[in-house]
Amino acid sequence: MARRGRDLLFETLKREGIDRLFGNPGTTELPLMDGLAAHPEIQYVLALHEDVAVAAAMGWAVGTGRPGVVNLHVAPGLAHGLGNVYNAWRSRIPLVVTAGQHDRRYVHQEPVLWADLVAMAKPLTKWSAEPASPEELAVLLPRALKVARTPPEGPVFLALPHDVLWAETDAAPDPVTALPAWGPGDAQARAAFVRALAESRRPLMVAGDAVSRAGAVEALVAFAEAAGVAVVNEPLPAAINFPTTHPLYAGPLPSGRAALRHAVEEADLLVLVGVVNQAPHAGYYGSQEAWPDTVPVLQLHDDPHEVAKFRPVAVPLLADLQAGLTALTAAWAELGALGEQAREEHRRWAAARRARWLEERARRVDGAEGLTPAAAVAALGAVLPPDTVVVNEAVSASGLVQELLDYTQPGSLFGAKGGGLGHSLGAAVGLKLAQPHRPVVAVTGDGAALYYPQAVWTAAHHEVPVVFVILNLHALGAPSAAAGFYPAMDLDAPAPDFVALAEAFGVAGVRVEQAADVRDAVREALAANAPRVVEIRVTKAL
Ligand SMILES: Cc1ncc(C[n+]2csc(CCOP(=O)(O)OP(=O)(O)O)c2C)c(N)n1
Repeated sequence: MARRGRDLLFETLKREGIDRLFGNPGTTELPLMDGLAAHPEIQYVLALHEDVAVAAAMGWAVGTGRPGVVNLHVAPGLAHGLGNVYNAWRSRIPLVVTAGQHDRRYVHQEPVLWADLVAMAKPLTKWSAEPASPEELAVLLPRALKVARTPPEGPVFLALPHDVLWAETDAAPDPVTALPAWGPGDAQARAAFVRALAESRRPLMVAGDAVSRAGAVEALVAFAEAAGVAVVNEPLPAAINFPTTHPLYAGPLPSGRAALRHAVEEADLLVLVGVVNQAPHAGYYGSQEAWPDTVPVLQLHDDPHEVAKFRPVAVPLLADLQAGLTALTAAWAELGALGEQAREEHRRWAAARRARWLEERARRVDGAEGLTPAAAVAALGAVLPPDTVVVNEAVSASGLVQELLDYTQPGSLFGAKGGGLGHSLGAAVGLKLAQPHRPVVAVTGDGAALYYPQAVWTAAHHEVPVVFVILNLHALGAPSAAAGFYPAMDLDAPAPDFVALAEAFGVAGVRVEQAADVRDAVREALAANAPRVVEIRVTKAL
């Protein structure tokens, strides 16, 4: 049988080890759906909303380290999916987002569901294109995968016209070229980097999400140990980029501007490594940027756009994060006595900083009365196995999820950098499909869970045993320090019933109202080997 345009897509996915296609199809995607029968190696994961399909592809991409591929339906389907395409774009998650387009001989009639898809996707993707023939598709597919995978990784978009998918072709898909990028970076810059670090007394290293995405956590640990530096995770993290039980780990960074400045300005040097979000808060607090300009900065990144983005950097170093950190560790060793002396001094300061953080952390739990979000998260911490992947969309409690749980293994925290709600339930499904041997637990606010509760159906339908923990505050949004809770945001009249909601999608749920019951409920849910919803009714006090 002759090869059709759609076969080029399936063959490319197969060759790249991508065995899942996430989506929600319609008429324009029928050539793809029809082709699934001939390509049984590719399994279609059906979502009941396009943003769930994109979220699941995000989770799968992070869990496998390969680009997630998702197929949406013309303009309204793409529009539905753009919320999480945005999150993937800000989180550096490689995706190939596709959407069926009408037959190109029909587009001039502006048919139902039609719009300029390439333009719709353009501002939220690294690259957006539409092939005019299967022969063009054979070239653009490997380009799409190459662009998605090249640091900074991110989503790309391909519109797939019906006629291009259906046309017969002799073209074969080109292989995808992986680029080596920066390697260990410039030797002089590395030498200047370690020298400046050795000359500082209170250096604070900020471990950014690009570290985790690049698989460079171990290399970062080795460099931090060599230099004895205190390490904090970047604010609003999409990942944990340094093991939280390590003696050099000094906690997460807050995202509010004043708190962030306060947390870092006692350092005499900031070492930003793969920091993705340098403007982590949502409000405008005056002209100053989030980071204090009184502390000099060393910056290592694989993305030139992020380096010296807001102000000059004392020593910039462009490098692959793994290779760059490994080379920095070697450069540090060459400092000899200077390095050893500096390490001892750095370590003393790091130990004091960690001790201070651990005290603050303990206070957050001890001060709690009743089933507060802090008590609920602490109870989770007591039962989650160490290899659990925690998906964090707990909104006002997301800082607690970062801070009160221990993360010792790479890939054990997933968040979305963009701040758009509605990613966690779908992402958890994709993560579990990618890593079936790790427990996957989504911890979400009640409001966040209600963006796309139908993600639970995809978990049930595809038998994906995710535990969905809903911290039910009965409110859409965090308390404001000044005003208490905002008006018009209560979710209690009527109160959504998450157990009934789970059951509507074929998933068993349980409601917990006492701190003592949280552990048993989560333990049982983890042991069920089926998707489960655990609704925790928390008090509004944080
Ligand atoms: C797509 C999207 N819509 C709206 C918002 C604005 N927003 C931020 S937090 C929030 C409320 C979240 O409620 P919930 O999950 O219950 O959090 P909690 O009240 O538990 O802190 C809203 C609506 C957003 N960030 N993203």
